[in-house]
Amino acid sequence: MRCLHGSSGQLSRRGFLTVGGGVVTAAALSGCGSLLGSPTQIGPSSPLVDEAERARRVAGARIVDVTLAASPTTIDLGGVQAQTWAYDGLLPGREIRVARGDVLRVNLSNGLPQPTTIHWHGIALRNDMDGVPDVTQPPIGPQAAFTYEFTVPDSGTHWFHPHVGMQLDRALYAPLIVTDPTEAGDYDVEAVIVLDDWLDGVAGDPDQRLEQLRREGMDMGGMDMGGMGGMGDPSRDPLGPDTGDVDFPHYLVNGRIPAAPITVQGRPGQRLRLRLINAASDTAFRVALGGHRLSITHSDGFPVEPVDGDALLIGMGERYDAVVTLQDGAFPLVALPEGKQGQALAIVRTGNGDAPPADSLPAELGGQLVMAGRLRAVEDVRLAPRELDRTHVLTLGMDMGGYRWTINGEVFGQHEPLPIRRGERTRLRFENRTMMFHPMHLHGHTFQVNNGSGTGPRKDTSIVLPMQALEVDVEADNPGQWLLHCHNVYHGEAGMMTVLSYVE
Ligand SMILES: [Cu+2]
Repeated sequence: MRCLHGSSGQLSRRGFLTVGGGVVTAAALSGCGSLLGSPTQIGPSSPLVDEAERARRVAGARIVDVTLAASPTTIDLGGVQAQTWAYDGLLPGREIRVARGDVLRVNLSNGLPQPTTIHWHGIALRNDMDGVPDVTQPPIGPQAAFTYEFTVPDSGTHWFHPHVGMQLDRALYAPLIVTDPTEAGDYDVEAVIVLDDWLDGVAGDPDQRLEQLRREGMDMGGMDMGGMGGMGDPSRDPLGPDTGDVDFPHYLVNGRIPAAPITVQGRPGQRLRLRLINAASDTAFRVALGGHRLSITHSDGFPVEPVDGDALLIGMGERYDAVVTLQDGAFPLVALPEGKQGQALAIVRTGNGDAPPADSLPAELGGQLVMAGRLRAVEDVRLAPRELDRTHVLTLGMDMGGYRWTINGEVFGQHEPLPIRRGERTRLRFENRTMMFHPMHLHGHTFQVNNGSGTGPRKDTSIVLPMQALEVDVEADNPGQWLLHCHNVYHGEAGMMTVLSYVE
């Protein structure tokens, strides 16, 4: 590949190109930046990114145009007013719904006092539209605008949010639902359920909270159970005893506190598909619908062999679809924050009768719990068996004495990018050396969790339990520079991010 801007590019330990000591932004990353004899990064503006997009593009594809305006606003959480930042003044933002193969074109205008971007979480899209500042695009400045345009190749329950600072912990998120016109879809009605933990504009803001964690250091952050508390009781504490760094005053379903919940309407006997999205920053939820069992059908948008259970565990950034056969009455859909006080609530109603109270705790929450480890991908979406070409080990750690979360001993910015070549089957092995769980998210790909028999669920975000390892396998079919990080936003912003870097 020809380097279009001279030979001064150097791949630094920061993972950016440095020219004369300065850091250049993504626009300059195009296919350039080699040290003599070392591989060249395939940057976001490489022709290979265009080529991958052309291969995804369906002839005569429909173009879906959307406009979004991010700005400061006041949101009513149901009697609690929160000063926050939102898309078009809504929480969650307006759902985007497209069909597999559509081209999504979104014009974002930034009315925020900070630069912003949008990351399309779960979509295997072209690298230059992935929304990671200084990795795939320059950040969009205040009062500026940017148009994202990309083919949406896979159906499923996805979502979008900024990838700048702590912005995701405000109201800046919305569902992105991708339908499959050929899907059989054994259900009658559908509800998109977005879970969140909330403090913005009620108890300070997320930037202040992160600063507080940094001041307090790990003593108050990740280490409160470290070394002494042990691993707890796995049946009661499936994520270990230390599940979060932040206590939130409110937990929300679709932007509402339990005192003023949304209602999902159906009729007795109908099959209701729940599309569950955990948009929280620091909270995993245990979800159950009183009087019903859940049949889990999809993990992060991809179909699994249905598994029934009473409750579901969902980490930050994860999505699950579940189908229930509706009973007659009014039922609480409850999301309990794991290891924290409080709860989130929606009502599912098929008949008359009083709504369940705000503090409903259906017995199903203590019943059979489904976690990702029990799920198997349906045959169609399993990765074809083949030899591994490469394995990357990612050690998840923390620094004592400061609020610093690390991958392979480094915080983001000091990280060594993890090289990968097109066509390689690559295994990512996460080794968690901390006492907290980390929901690790890979951009631009859907991996398969290695369960030892080639049948693990397809996902893009997987929980790595405290002091345990998890392996996921990736087909390297989408050239570019892809963020790989913890979806605890506080951990990610405190360093737990790296880059899976296509080279040639
Ligand atoms: Cu984490």
